[in-house]
Parts: sequence; C-alpha cells; structure tokens
Amino acid sequence: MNGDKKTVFSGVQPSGNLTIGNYLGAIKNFSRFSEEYKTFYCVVDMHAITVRQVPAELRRRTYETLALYMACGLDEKKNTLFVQSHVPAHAELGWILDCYTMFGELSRMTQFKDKSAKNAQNINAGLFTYPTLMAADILLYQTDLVPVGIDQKQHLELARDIAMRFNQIYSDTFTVPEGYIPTDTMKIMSLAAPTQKMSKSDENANAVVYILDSKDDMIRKFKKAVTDSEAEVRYAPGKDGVNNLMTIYHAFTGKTFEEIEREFAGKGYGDFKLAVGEACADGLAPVRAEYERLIADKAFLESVMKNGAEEATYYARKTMSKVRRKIGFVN
Ligand code: AQP
Repeated sequence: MNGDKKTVFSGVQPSGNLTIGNYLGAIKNFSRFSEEYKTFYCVVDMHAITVRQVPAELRRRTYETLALYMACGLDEKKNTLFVQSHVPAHAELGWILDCYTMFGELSRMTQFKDKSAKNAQNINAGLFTYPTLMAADILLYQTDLVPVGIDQKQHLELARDIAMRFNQIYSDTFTVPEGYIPTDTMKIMSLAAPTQKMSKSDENANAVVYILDSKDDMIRKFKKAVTDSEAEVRYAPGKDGVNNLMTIYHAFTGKTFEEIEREFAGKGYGDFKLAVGEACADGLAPVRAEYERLIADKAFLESVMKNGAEEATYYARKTMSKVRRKIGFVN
C-alpha cells in the first residue's frame, strides 16, 4: 500500500528479445492496473546478468524493453517505469534479505535447477540468489499485487515467506504480496518443444515468436510449429502443440476453445496454423508500430528512465529506512 492506493510491481529481464510468452503472460496485463493502483514496472537488468550478457546488447535491450512497455500501453505519467540498476536500494535490500532466506529454500527453486542445467559453465551465486533479489524488488515498494506468468509462482511464494518471516521477527515491515496470474494464457510453450516454456533466451529462434517479429516471420514460425499426427484441432491432454496454438489463438481473438474447434472442424493443421499466425501478427501490429516510434527517440526514453528512477527511489528510501532501523543499523 502506498498512500490510499494499493501497489503493483512487476519486471521483465532485458535478457533477449521479448516473446509473445512475456507479452501474454505478463506485459499485456500491466496496463489494467494503471488507473486504480500505484504501479511500478521495472526493467530488471540486475537479474539479467545472472546469465552472461553481451554488454552492448544488454544496454540496447534495456531501452527496447522500456519502449515495449510503453508500446504495450503503459503511460509514463500513470506508471513508474524504471531500470532496476538505477535504484541501488534493490541490491541493498537483496543482500539484507539473503540473510533471511534459507539455503534449502533457494535449492528447491525449479528455475535455478533449469537455468543451471542450461548454463553449466556459469552456475554463479547470483543465479542461486535470484529469487531473493526478486523478493527485494517486490517488497521494496510495499507491493500488494504482482502480475506474473505462472513460471514465477514459486519465486513469488518465496517472497511472501521472506516477508512474513521478517515481519514476524521485527513486527510489520513489509506488505505480503499476492500474485496476479492470468488463468487462460498463463504459460505459452515453445513452438518446437511444446512441453517446454517459450523463453526469450532459447537458441532456436523458430521455437520462439518475438513481439517484434514481422508478420511473415510469425506466419513462417507458426507453420513450422510442432503438432501431432492426428490432424484434428481439439484441446486435449497429450496434444501439447495444438493446445499451445489454441491458447495463443484464443488470446488474440477472444474465441473459446469450443468455437475454435468448430471453426477448424474438418480442416487440416495448415489452415489453423496460418490463422494463428495472422491473428498473432495482426494483434501485435499496433504494438510494433508504436514501438518503432518510441525506440527512435532515445532522449525521451532516457527522460522516462530518469524520472522513473527518482520516483522509485523516493518510495524505496521509505522502506529502507524502516528496514535499517528494525535490523539495528546505525542511521
Ligand atoms: N512462456 C511464457 N508464458 C507466460 N508467461 C511468461 N513469462 C515468461 N515466459 C513466459 C513471464 O514474463 C515475465 C517476464 O519474464 P522474465 O523476463 O523476468 O524472465 P523469465 O520468466 O525467465 O522469461 P524468459 O522469457 O524465459 O527469459 P529467459 O529466457 O531470459 O529466462 C514473467 O512474469 C514471466 O512469468
């Protein structure tokens, strides 16, 4: 809670080109909170360096992610838009919360297990303590609600546990946050391996549909999507590829699964895949157009970052002074 408004916080890593998974699972939902909540949307560059990044690309993607936030409907006057590393309190609180997070808890995080398997050469301590930094991001702003995809549910639960633990030791300090996880599009899967999450860092570009892909590229990728040999558009267990395409089509057209099944009854997967590609490309066309306009104005994006960091710092300081006092640091 901040003032008389409940607070929303969420973030996206600038660790690659953003995917329709990031869009449908998270960013698309952000703007619905802008009017009634105090909203903080952050480009979490400190999280991104838990995996090795090319510095110039990280910098470029930080601008791009901010521009995409705005292209997806986030007005900088109604939302605090900022870059995580511009507000050092995230790192400060992250360290403090590390001391209230158990090794065993972090060891159970499935994202750590997945990412360590993918980055066997670089299983660094930051990858391990990623969830504590995420808890700091959220708790720093006394967040009530966190819109995220279902893959972040485990981290969010840990953030709640850390907040409750801290509050129990030192009396009420942090708001205990709730998740806002969309039920209909919670997890968009890879087009090439539909039992795995679609991820921006996937090395196979055909497995991933990026928000900024051209219409032709989107259609080409959907045409290649892995399905099954049944050739029947039907939502059913075991039909992971088709289920995923139906979820994406539903997200962009609003049609129910029954309506989709009726629309494609008796037709092959070819027609269906083309329709999904077109719906996705047409749905994202306004975002792409607005993004092109915004990304061309670097000075404007920098002014948004600067104002956002100042605003976020104001709220972060309030929490930090409370935390420092409670744990016994000399002011
Ligand atoms: N496939 C997905 N379906 C639904 N939601 C998704 N999200 C990510 N992928 C999907 C949601 O997007 C938000 C931002 O994610 P992130 O950048 O913080 O990190 P992530 O979850 O690790 O996303 P990626 O794309 O898989 O990034 P990399 O490849 O760098 O690890 C989150 O709310 C997430 O739930």
